[in-house]
Amino acid sequence: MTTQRTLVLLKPDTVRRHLVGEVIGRIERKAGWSIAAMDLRSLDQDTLEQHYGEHKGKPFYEPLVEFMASGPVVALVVEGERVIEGVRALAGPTDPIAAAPGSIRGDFGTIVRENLIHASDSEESAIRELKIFFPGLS
Ligand code: YYY
Ligand code: MG
Repeated sequence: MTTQRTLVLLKPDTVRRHLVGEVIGRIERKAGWSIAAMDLRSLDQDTLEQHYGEHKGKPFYEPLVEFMASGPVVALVVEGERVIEGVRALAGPTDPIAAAPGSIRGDFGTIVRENLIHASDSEESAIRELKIFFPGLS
């Protein structure tokens, strides 16, 4: 068993399009995975800068941050067997048009920026991102 925790954000497009239940349902149905924490929140500039710091300076950074601050997100901690790799696989690749049907991005997205979901991409990212979004988590 490789039990892990990962940070998931359901982006403002998911909340606006009323797809929160649909996306959480897909995560919840994976055997043995659970939601360890969850809330609806608006992200401030400081949080977004910390979270997306690796992309600062790239052409898509400013519009990305603006989009992520355009409405509330649902932040979740998901826990379970190989959940870091697993949620990335459920989400599909960054570009929703390239993402296979059956994946969250592939089923619901068309625009790279509005690709519904963020999920930590490695153990190191998960630790870093969980500290930003859920600092009180034991
Ligand atoms: O980890 P992931 O979300 O799949 O992609 P990243 O390469 O980390 O980029 C973060 C975020 O930035 C992506 O989900 C959408 C947005 N973005 C963009 O708007 N345009 C790009 N060319 C690349 C990424
Ligand atoms: Mg990423």
